[in-house]
Amino acid sequence: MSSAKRNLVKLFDRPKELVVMPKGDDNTVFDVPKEYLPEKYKNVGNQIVSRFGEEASGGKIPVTTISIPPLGEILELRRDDNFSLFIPKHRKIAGQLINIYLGMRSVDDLLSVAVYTRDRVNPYLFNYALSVALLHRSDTKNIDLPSFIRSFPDKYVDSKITSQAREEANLVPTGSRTPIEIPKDFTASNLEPEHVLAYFREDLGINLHHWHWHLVYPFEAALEVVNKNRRGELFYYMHQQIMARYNFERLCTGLKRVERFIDWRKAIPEAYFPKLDSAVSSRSYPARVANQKLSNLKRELDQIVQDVDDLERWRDRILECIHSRRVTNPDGTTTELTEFEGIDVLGNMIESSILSPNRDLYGDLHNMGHVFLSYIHDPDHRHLESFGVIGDSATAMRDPIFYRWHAYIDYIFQQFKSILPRYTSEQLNYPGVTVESINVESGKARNTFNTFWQESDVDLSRGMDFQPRGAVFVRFTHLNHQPFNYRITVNNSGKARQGTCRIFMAPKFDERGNPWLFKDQRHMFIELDRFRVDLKQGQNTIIRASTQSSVTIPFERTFRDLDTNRPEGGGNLEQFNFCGCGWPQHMLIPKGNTENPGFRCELFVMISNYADDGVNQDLTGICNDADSFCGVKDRLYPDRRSMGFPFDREPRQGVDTLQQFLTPNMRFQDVVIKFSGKTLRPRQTT
Ligand code: CUO
Repeated sequence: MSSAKRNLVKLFDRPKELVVMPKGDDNTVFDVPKEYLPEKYKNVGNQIVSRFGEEASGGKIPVTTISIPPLGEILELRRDDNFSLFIPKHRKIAGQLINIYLGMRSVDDLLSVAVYTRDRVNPYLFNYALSVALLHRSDTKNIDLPSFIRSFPDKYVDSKITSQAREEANLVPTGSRTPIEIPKDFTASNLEPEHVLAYFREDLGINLHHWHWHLVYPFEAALEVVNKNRRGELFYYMHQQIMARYNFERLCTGLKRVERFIDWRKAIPEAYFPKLDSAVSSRSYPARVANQKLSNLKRELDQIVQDVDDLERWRDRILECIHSRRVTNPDGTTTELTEFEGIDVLGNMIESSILSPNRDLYGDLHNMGHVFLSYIHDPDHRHLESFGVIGDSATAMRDPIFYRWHAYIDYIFQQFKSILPRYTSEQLNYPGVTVESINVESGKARNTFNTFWQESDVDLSRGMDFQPRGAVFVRFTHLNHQPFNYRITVNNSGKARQGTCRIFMAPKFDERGNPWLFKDQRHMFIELDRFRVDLKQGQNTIIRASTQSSVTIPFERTFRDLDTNRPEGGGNLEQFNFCGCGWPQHMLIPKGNTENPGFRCELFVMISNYADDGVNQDLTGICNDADSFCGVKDRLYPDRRSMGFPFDREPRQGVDTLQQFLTPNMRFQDVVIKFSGKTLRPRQTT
């Protein structure tokens, strides 16, 4: 990576400190042209520049002076405001800033305009827009972004941690510092029944994945940035899987599935108190107390004047469109929602992205749902409060209402799926291929997944703008599982050929302890892996490690710090970024329970015909670590089937159970998830 590119990444360091201050571990200093300094520092410009210049033990980074495009509305979001991708005005100015960065002719010009804007625009907006631009410019695609938690730990950890970290940094020299512990249960007590799910909702890795997913799939920016292959369908599928996983975890802990938020006039009983402070605004994220109701929004500052009625009108129009299977275009013509592409159109319409076929008619349902919920405490801005955690994709998954809202969004998508033709046995089968056995190998007991708590340490000093410098570790406790292998035997009575192995898992019983009807259980299947297999004639044994999952990225990559965890080699570097997107490996397997023999599940394996699945494209050197949820950068989604196949549609006539659904190329195995309740001692990611 060229030094200009490496230097761009340093702009993400300590976002509240001026750009002229030393950056990076090596204390480099940007040689900022005096005319770039913010107005209030211009008259002391010489002193500032020479003072920090002297501290530049790592050398100076030259910054060329160029003529900067007008920033206009972008500056209307104050530096100490919070920034939300869901608020239309914020998305609009983010789109403008992204376009400025994308429009720069060279990396040097980009560095120059980035240096100029860094201390002028809102820090969250700056980080988001520059990240999107770096991901999408052809000359910066090989730049690795630091994990977002490194720049903004305030969005992930209890606000108390920052003051403890400051104290530690002041008193204890680097090397002797001990990690600061984030207690496992800091947002509520067990008096709140929903609190048992905090380990999932507040998991750092899950929230980082969600932030990164929306960074990779922005819904507003230049068309070439937004218009990715099947992005609307992936919006549906990735969030459907989040819901399936959350419901799975709920059943493990004895709670019932999430109730979709269907009546938008009704009080919401589940409260949430996030205990996060925004480092930028120095304000707390507002709490959502119990039994609040949505109100019409009238927030002039954010340019949001919207009624709950509008949400309802959009919903009705979308449902009408689904049931008529026709979209009305802006010119009044209609287009059919087709069997395979219809879901992609709906994803863009419901989310909504700029690819929505008709935003005037179908509105902005999902995004504005986030906004209505995030302003529930101050709908007309009389208390001058900002939005709650659900208004920000970095923090939204912490709040129980996120899941009730997304359960509703998923319900709309499922309305469409339920009117599609059912898969026939012929479409599901792969004649001559029979799955004969499935085993999970992990520890002593067979077909048992073992889960436990794990402590891990992450250095968050890059987001903490105080002296003295040096690593400041925080220690957090998260779910983890013992690594395992699948051992699958498959008989192929025909010639050598290829298949796609699809592995899913669902709870065996519903919340009442009854066996499932297939039509309900199909929503509960979580994808664990999907990969191509070469089948020779006769008996085949497939062995696959849990760490190879097409859903997850390794722990180190979730929390990556670019100076220490940079992958080797040029080809890999280019794609490292996309790899920041992916479900965290430590959350691959749900928690299970401590009972004997454990939480009972069904592990499902299907070998489908690769001739019907495969996408012919070159993936050499490309990071496709987590392609199930994140796709592959600059390539087609690597599976031609509808996402979620074979569980994405209602079953054929006469199928009431999973057993009846099976064709010979499918099988399921009873398995259990056994949670030990023990806590494993730390591992460290520097
Ligand atoms: Cu990811 Cu609602 O889309 O949060």
